[in-house]
Amino acid sequence: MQRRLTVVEGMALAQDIAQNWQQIWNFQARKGDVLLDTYPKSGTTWMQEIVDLIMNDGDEQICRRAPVYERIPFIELLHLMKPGMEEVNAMPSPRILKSHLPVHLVPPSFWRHDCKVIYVARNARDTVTSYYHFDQMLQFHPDPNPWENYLERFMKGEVGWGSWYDHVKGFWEMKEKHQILYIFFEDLKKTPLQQIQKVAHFLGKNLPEETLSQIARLSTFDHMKNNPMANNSDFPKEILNQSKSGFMRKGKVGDWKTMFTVQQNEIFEDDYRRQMEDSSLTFHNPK
Ligand code: PPS
Repeated sequence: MQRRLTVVEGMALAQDIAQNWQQIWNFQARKGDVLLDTYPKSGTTWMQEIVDLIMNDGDEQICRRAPVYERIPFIELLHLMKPGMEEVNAMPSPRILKSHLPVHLVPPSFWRHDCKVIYVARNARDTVTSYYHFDQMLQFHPDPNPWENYLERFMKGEVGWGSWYDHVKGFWEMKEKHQILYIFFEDLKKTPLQQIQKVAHFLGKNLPEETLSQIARLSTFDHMKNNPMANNSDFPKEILNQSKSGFMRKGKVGDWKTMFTVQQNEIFEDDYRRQMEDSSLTFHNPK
C-alpha cells in the first residue's frame, strides 16, 4: 500500500483506490440494490450491522455468518480485498453495498436503477476526531500527524474522500430528487429504536416492536465491540493495522473535546459557518 492521496474528479482519494477508478465508476448496480453511503467515520459500520439485522428479521445467528465487511461489501475496495468484484456480482439480490463516495461520484448505475440510498451523517468535529485516529491505522492514507495539520487538511477537504462539507450537503440536496434516507449519528445514539424503525420502514420491512428492540440491543457499541463479526477486528491487516488500537474506539458524541484546543475550535467554527452557509442542513453540534 502507498500512504498517498491523489485527486480524482476534484476529490482527494487514496492512490491505491484511484488507480482503479474506472472500474469503480462503472460499477453495475442492479435494480433493488441498496447503497449505504457515508463520509468516513460517520457510523457506516453501525448502520451496516443495523441494516443486515433488519433484512434478517433481527436474527443474531444469521448476522454472524460472516464479518460485516463481507456481508455488506465496500465498492471502492473490491480490487484490494475479498469480497471482490466476482463475489459481489454473484451475490443474490437485493444486495446492500457500502461506499464513501460523494453524491456526484456515486456510480451512475445506482441512479439509473433508482436504488434506495441510506446516508448517515455525523457532526464534523467528532468525524474529524475519529478520522484522525483511524488514519493512523489505515495503510493507504498518509500519516495524520500532527493533529493541527490534519485538522487544517480536513477543513480544506485534503483527506481521503475529500470534503466532509460537500459530502453532507450533496446528499442533503439530492434527497429531494432520489430515494435517500438521511440519518444522523447523533440521533442514532439518542433514539436508536426510532431511527431503526425509520430504516426498516424505508427498506419496506414491517417488523414487530420486539424485533426492533432486539436489533437496537444487538447494535449497541458494547455489543458490536464484543462481536468479532461486527467489530472489523479481522479486517485485512495490509489495509488496516489494528496492532495499537482497534476499529471500535469510543462511539461517543462529543469526543472532539479531547482533541480541539479553544483556539482550534474558534477557527473551525468560523470556517464551518462559511462552508455551510449555502445549505439548510443543520447538525445538533455537541458544544
Ligand atoms: S469507516 O471506517 O469509515 O467505515 O468508519 P465508520 O464505521 O463510519 O465509523 C466508525 C466510528 O463509528 C463508531 N461506531 C459506533 N458508535 C456507536 N455505536 C455503535 N454501535 C458503533 N459502531 C461503530 C466507531 O467507534 C467509530 O467512532 P469513534 O468516535 O472513532 O469511536
